[in-house]
Amino acid sequence: MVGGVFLDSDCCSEYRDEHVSPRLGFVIMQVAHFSQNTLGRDIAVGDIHGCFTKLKASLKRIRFDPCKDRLFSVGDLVDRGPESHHVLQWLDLPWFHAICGNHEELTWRRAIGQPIQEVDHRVHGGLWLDDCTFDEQQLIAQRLQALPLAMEIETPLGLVGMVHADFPYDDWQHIHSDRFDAHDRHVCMWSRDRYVTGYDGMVSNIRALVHGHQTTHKMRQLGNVFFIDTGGWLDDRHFTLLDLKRLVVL
Ligand SMILES: [Mn+2]
Repeated sequence: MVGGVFLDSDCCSEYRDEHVSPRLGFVIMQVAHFSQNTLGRDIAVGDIHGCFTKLKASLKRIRFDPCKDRLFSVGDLVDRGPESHHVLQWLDLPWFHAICGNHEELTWRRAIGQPIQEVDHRVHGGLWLDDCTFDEQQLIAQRLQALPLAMEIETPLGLVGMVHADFPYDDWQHIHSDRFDAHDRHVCMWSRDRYVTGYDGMVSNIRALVHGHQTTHKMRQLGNVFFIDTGGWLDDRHFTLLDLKRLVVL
């Protein structure tokens, strides 16, 4: 259960407006857009990997206020950690917003009987799915499949973008183009190229771009691209919480 103060948040406003794109034969949102939060803070967190209790402790440390603040996840909510099955409760929280990571794709694909051939979900922390009933698996698949590929959040100093792993262009506007194709989406969820090559060119038309996926000891910045997965899902590491207005770690 995700209990306590975090569920008592009916006073939150919903800012979401949707950009809807056709994808894979059905309508799904590619980019979720969020207006400025005029009440409180907007905070990004790296890969959670089923460690929701530990995340709650991190939020408590920064005095996260669910009535005013919003939390944005770079994806990889599930697999590896002990509480992946809490994912639907978290996705129902009005102050919590997430994009699709590669572990969401691994999960929903296997849940609908179309597993990704190249990567065995079970050996990448996905055994928890087998403990869910068929109906639960279908619901999880539905919700994870519907997660947007990207989010963009308005801040007083400009737009901040979030994509799970990587971004294949030097201009953010490409994500709104009709030519942004299946290969581009694959790069967004799976690639490590920018991090591994250390490429520090700026991504234009966005103030900052935030990724997870690549686990680092400390948050790393390349140009205006921030890698914030500091392995909070590992026993001896911590979650990095990035203030999106100031672009500083809390
Ligand atoms: Mn990942």
